[in-house]
Amino acid sequence: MADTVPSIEALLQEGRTFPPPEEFTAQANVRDAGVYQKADADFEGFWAQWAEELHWFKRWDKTLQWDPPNAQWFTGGKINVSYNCLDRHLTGPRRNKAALVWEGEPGDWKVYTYAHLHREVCRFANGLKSLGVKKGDRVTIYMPMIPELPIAMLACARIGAPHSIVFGGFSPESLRDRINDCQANVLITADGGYRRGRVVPLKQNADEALEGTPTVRTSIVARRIGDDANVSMKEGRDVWWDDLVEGQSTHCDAEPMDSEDMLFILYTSGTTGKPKGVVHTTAGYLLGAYATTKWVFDLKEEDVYWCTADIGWVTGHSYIVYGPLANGATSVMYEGAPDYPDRDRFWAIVEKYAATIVYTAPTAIRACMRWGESYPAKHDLSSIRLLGTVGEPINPEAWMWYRENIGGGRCPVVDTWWQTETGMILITPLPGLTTLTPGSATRPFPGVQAEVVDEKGDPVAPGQGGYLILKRPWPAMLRTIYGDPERYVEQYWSRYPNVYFTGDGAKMDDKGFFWILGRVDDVINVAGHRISTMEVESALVDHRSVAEAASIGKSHEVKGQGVVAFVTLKEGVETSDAMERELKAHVARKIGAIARPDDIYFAADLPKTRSGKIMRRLLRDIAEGRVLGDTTTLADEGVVEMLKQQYEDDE
Ligand code: 7RM
Repeated sequence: MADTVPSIEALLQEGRTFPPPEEFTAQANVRDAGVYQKADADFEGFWAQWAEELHWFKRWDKTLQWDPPNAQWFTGGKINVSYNCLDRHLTGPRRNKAALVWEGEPGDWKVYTYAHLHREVCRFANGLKSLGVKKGDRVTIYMPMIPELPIAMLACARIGAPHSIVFGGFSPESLRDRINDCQANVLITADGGYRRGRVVPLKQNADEALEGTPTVRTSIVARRIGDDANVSMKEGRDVWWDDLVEGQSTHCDAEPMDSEDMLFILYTSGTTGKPKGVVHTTAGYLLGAYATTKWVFDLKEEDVYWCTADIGWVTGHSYIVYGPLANGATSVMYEGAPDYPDRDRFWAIVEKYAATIVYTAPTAIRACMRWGESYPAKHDLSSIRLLGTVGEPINPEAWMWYRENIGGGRCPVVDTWWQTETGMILITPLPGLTTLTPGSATRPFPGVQAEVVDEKGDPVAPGQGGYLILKRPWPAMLRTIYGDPERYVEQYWSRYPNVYFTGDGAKMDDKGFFWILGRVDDVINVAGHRISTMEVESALVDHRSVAEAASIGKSHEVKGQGVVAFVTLKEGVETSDAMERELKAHVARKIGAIARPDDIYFAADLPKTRSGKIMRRLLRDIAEGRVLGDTTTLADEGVVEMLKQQYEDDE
């Protein structure tokens, strides 16, 4: 475990540095180190210059209207995201260039050129219109990683209907809550998807969710599995994707949207049990995704770019779909798991398509590391020229392994820090400029101002831990929480005046490089995915045998963190292995498999303050086997000693 989560002291002593290879810098999209100063001196001008690279139906009047915490970017402008991702590329040589390269889990594949993708998006957009979907209507999408997913997104963007994508691994109940929160009229799903050779029953899940969603009139079902899926279509509600697009025109005008019109909602876990609907708007989000893709990944016309994320998370939104397509790039998407049919699947895909850029998560790298070098060694990975990581802190060992075994020791590795809320990468190397150090996300992107501060909001000295904050608005910043503007203010803008609170801890070293330490709130980061302790706890107490529950994140060698729960059963219920299994399954059923606890400990009592608050900090200490922190506010000190004893006995 010690080598998975190195202490920050050890990290800051990390001495290995990797300057950008000369040949890389010579060709890089950004070579001028002066960009940082220039952007800093006039950050609005910096972003306005980027905006010139997009297509506008009408140019903007004002770059930024900043009334903290409300930002409006490029007001007065008229723009469409789908137009920027498709139509713009149709007039030149990109017309017949591969836009999307799709690899299905069973090995089937499809390539969509820009022209072909444009036609399919138009047909589906017309299909949505025929169902009465209008500008501003929310559309929920619950799909596997198949081409119909980006097609649906781009069609929504085309007609101005904000999408809300729910990751296909979420439970029917999670889907239902997210549909109801944004009052969607339409759900787009599929008859299933493939995961490790099995069919994921998305349509059955959707049917279950739709039992409690009064606003949904229509559900569109893409065919992925066919007869084996055994789905039942509900008369008057369900329509097959193919039937909907049949006979639709391949022309559909892109709706000129106001810069600040909503582009999408994406739910993410926060401190409370209820997920937050993060709202992103049109121009700023597109610009942020576009600019960072171009500079951070050094994206060029000839690149074959592959981000391994699922589009159900923000990484897939920004860096599989919107960023790469706005750049006219070739973006690879893969439906399945890294270890199916074998542990070399990722590297087989790299070889098959000659991918030049690979962007993945530390958890995937650590899993590959465990499986051993022989799997990547089986494949020709010489096409790769740049590697990226995202989602959680990367330990230097994993960084080095990635660099050596995937990048052949020759490719820059960009460790990119950002959030669902930030929409775009904010702390990252620029691969032609930055001297890399394993484990550090290095510097804020030009124009971005980050700082590490103490409780009072004062900057801490280099090497000291503190809270990571952002001092200036950036174009792809979330604009609000859907339906809950107070929560937006409270969550992000209340700790310090006019400063964005990230919820992450960090340190800055004496070079000004940032080292992200992880969440400081009740959010657990499991394999790069956010789960709130409260969500897990509500799922547990929903079980008839549970009286009380507390959950925490515990370091995990591969996943970064795993969920661990402490549970008090109701009077008369016996603890047993069967009960432990049942409770784990219950959480997975209620939320989704990602939230399934690795371990559940039964306790007669939980450590609480005198005002009755569960002290998760002490539970974390117990689970990590650390010396217990301050226990003076505990109502009953005996509880902790007992738990600790019990925990050590169980281990
Ligand atoms: C893109 C994404 C956000 C949280 C964030 C951090 C953690 C993300 C890094 C990282 C260390 C990184 N969106 N995080 N990237 N920690 N180094 N490069 O992951 O909304 O799902 O999660 O993820 O804690 O606050 S997210």
